[in-house]
Amino acid sequence: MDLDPFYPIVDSSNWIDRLVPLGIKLVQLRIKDASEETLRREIATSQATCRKYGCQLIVNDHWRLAVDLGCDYVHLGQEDLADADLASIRRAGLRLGVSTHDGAELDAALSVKPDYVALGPVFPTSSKALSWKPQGLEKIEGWKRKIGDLPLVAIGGITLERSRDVLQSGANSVAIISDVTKNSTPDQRTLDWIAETQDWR
Ligand code: TZP
Ligand code: MG
Repeated sequence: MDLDPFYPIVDSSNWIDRLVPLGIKLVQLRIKDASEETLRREIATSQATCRKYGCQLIVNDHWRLAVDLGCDYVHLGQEDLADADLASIRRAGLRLGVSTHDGAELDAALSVKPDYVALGPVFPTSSKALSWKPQGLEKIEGWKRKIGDLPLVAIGGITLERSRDVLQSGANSVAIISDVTKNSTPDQRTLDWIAETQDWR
């Protein structure tokens, strides 16, 4: 299955309940600090909403809960890969996206046969502390040449205004946090994103 070109990342089921009914077809739930009980509730609520609206939910980090709750897609960073039981993730039928920031990380990601790789940060971002310099659009082109048909997600500092350049450079999907959730009108911004990425859908 192809990834939708618009890939918002949010930190609560409230955001999912608010934005998914607007027409989003791909969303990541990325909750960094919460109790197991809260996480379980947040994932289950998000899953119910996404099922109702035909949106692909991708759960960041919490692969055990994702397996347990019958989710079908997880996203893991490089540091998560070492601890994750990839065999049980695969046995449960989950697909897997992996973050990468340089060539060594791309090789490590490819070795686990992911369903997509994410490359970032494309531009400066204040949503995550990272030691990598912005990769720029040229890196997207090179990365896409290297991975061929495997879907490439671009992330980091991407705005609606920059989305066309990013997609034209070879990214299959654009992942964003602040451009929607920190926008003064997140609902309208979401609708604008859906319209702006329509040519890639
Ligand atoms: N990984 C690389 S950059 C980033 C993550 C999670 C943050 C992206 O957020 P924003 O606000 O779209 O720059
Ligand atoms: Mg992680």
